[in-house]
Amino acid sequence: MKQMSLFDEPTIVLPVNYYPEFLTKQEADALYQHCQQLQWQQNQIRMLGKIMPVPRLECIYGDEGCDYLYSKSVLLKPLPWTSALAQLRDRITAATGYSFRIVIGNQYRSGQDSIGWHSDNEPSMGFNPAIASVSLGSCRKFQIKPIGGRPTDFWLEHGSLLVMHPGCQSTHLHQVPKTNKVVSTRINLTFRPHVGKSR
Ligand SMILES: O=C(O)CCC(=O)C(=O)O
Repeated sequence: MKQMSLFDEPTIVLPVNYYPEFLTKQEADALYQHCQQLQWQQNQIRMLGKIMPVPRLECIYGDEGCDYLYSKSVLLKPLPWTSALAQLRDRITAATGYSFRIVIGNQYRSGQDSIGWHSDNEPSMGFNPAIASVSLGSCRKFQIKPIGGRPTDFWLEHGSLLVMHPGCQSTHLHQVPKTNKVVSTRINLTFRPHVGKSR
């Protein structure tokens, strides 16, 4: 019988980086408070010919004219950057070298709020966008998988940063699945590029 070796397990290389303590606890708490004051909306999405509520609240802030359409049915129109969001954007740019023109917020009110398998490949972000995602509040499972492959799980902690590098949206899908565990609110901020009107 063939001897098993540690190296028989495939090495998983993902086009993402995860920084669990990007923000200090104090910074993350203050940002969470700020985010609770943002203009959250319950949007409607068209899926399989039906109109239904998006299973989370959303908001968008960013440069003027950088409208964002996803799933051919949800149009988000950015409000002007708040100073806290602009500061966070600049800090992520300094840490990663990537530039961003919008931030989309997702608010998961309970374990029943979620986002299904998808990639963020909307043409308004241009070719091979880099996306940076900050998590606040309750910890939720984030899964990522190569298209047709097996998922890898991350637990996105309060104050963490997950960076999806250019190319990730063409080769991988990601999701935040529903959970029956009792979880309180989680807020996620995804900083994205945009090819819209320049400043
Ligand atoms: O909440 C998250 O961590 C993921 C959000 C997401 O996938 C998206 O906004 O496209």
